[in-house]
Amino acid sequence: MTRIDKVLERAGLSKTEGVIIHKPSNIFYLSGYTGEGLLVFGHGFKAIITDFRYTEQAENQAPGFQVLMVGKGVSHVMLAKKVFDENGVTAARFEDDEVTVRAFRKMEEVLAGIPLSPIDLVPEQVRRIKDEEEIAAIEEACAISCKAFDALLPHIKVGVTEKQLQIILDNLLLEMGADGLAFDTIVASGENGSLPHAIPGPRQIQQGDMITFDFGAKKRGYCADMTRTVSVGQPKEEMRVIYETVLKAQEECEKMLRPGISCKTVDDHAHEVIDAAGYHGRFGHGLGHAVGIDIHEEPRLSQFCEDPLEVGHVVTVEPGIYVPGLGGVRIENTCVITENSARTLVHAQKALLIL
Ligand SMILES: [Mn+2]
Repeated sequence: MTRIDKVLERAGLSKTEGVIIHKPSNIFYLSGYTGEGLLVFGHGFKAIITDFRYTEQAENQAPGFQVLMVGKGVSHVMLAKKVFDENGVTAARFEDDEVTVRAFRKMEEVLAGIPLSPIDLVPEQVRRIKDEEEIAAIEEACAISCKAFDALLPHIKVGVTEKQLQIILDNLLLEMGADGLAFDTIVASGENGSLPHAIPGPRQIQQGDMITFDFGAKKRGYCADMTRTVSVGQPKEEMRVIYETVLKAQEECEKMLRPGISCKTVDDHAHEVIDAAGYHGRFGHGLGHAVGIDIHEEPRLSQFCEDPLEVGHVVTVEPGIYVPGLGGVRIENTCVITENSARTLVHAQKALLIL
């Protein structure tokens, strides 16, 4: 069954219904095409609508898809209407989480006579379960990330700035085979570690600092996500306690991963471990999230998600403790859910590394 077939089935689309996809990650998932444009499909047809810059690319990346090119006075949506008319489509679904109000009004006008209704995140639902090829890409992205991190370690020294470490790590990721970065690398040193999404800045590394690195390679369209916190010299006693608490939460939650367990149950456990150590309120984000083409996908390991984990989900486990004025620790692995448990795709050392 193709991915498009899965969407058609899950959305319960009839023979006379079509779908218009705007979201680049969904277009890539469903067709392999990475350029700009629209994807339209239904039972028995699938077409990419793009412009001159991308037609050749679309033909190469998405064999089997009709490729249509916009031109003077002929817009993307006008071509979508043409495809729909040729295939007897009388109603269409669209991504109501992606299309702007302005674009929606225009679509309604051009598709006159073809009513629009939401696809209700069905492509994202299908994307939750990663196939072997997708897991292999994420695994490779994680392996590249670990290799880059190993190569970064000798550069972590007193006096070097967070920004310099970011530049070195980003370069290493590309040198080790990344196609790009999954997201902007986070380097948070010393007291900056209390900011979960710190922006690397001019702060110089000092003796006794803990430094959190949160980063990931992108490979064949798929993201890696990993975080490690290291210490430059012996850390303050409280930071050592914080580290051991986060490590305990991370390891116990990773061991809980298996098909059927609810996302909330795993998240709850991380909060229990951290609260019990006296850090109630200092772990203010969810435990993790799914990873794939996008760095943040569903399901989330959070108090708001009671969905059960399923075989083929790829999720992060990333507890942290953040104490303003002191610092922070976060440890994160990306894991794939297997038949009976889960397997981490990140193999970098989790025990405290003192450089
Ligand atoms: Mn993450």
